[in-house]
Amino acid sequence: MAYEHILVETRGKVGIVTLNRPKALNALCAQLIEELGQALDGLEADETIGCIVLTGSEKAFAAGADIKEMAGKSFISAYLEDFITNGWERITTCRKPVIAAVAGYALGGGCEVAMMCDFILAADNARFGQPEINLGVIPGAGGTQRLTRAVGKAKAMEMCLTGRQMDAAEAERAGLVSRVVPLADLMDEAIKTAERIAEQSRPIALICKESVNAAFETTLAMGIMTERRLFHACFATDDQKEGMAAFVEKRQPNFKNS
Ligand code: CO8
Repeated sequence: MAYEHILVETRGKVGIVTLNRPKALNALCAQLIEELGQALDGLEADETIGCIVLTGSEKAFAAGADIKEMAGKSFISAYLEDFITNGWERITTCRKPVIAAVAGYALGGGCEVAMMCDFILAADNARFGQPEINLGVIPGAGGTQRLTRAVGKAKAMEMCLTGRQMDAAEAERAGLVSRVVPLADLMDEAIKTAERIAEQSRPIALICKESVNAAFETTLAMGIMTERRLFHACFATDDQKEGMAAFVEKRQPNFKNS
C-alpha cells in the first residue's frame, strides 16, 4: 500500500514503520495518523510479524501534532470530531509489541506517541518534551498521564508547566526510556531487540504485554491476580511444553505459536 507520510517495511518477523514527513519534522497531521493506523492494522493482521518498530528521522521522531492544522480549531469542532481519541489511540490497542526507536525531537504529540508504544529505545541525541503550554494548550494525547506515570509527578509537572525538554541521558535516569544507544546504532539495536521478541512464542509475548500493561490500569492486588491467571493460562499452550522441554534437553526452543 502506498502512503504519503510514512514508510512501511518488513524484515523477517519485524515490521518497521517510519514517520516520513521530513519538511515538517514529522508533525503528526491527521493523514499521517490515519496512515499509521492503517499500517498497524496491516502488521497486526500479518501472521509472519511478531514485533513492530516505530521510528522517525535522525532529526525528529515527531515534533508534535501539526500546529498549522490545529491552529484554526474551535472547541466545538475539536469536540465533535473527537480530536485526539480519533485515530491516535490505535497504537495502544495494538496487541503485538511495539518499540519506539526515538532519535531527535519527540515533542508534544511526538512524545505522547512514543509513550503509547510498549517501550522507548532512545538515540543519544533524543529530546523529549511536552511544550504545549507555550502554545496556550495542554498535552492532549496522554502526556499529562503517561509522562507522570513514567517519570513521577515532579519531573512531569515541571516539564508540562514549563515546556522544558529532557535529553536522552535524563530520560534514561528518569525511567522514560529503556536504553540509550549511539545514534548510529539506533535502528540496528531496535531491530535486534524486536527480532528477539519476535522469536519468542507469539501467544506468550502477547500475554506478557497484557500482564505488564495491567500494572497501569489496576490496583496491585488486581494486577497480581491478573498476572496469576495469565501465568496459569501459559500452561495451556504447546509453547510452554516446548520451552521447558528445550531447557531440560539443553537445546533452543522451537516455538510453534500454539
Ligand atoms: N507542527 C507543524 N509544523 C511543524 C511542527 C509542528 N508541531 N514542528 C515543526 N514544524 C515545521 C516548521 O513549521 C518548519 O516548517 P517551515 O519550514 O514550513 O516553516 C519545519 O517544520 C522545520 O521546523 P523549524 O524550522 O522550526 O526547525 P528547527 O530545527 O529550527 O526547530 C523545533 C525544531 C524546536 C522542534 C521546532 O520546530 C518546534 O518548536 N516545533 C514545535 C514543537 C511543538 O510545540 N510541539 C508541540 C505541538 S502541540 C501538540 O503536539 C499537542 C498534542 C496534542 C495531541 C495531539 C492531537 C493531534
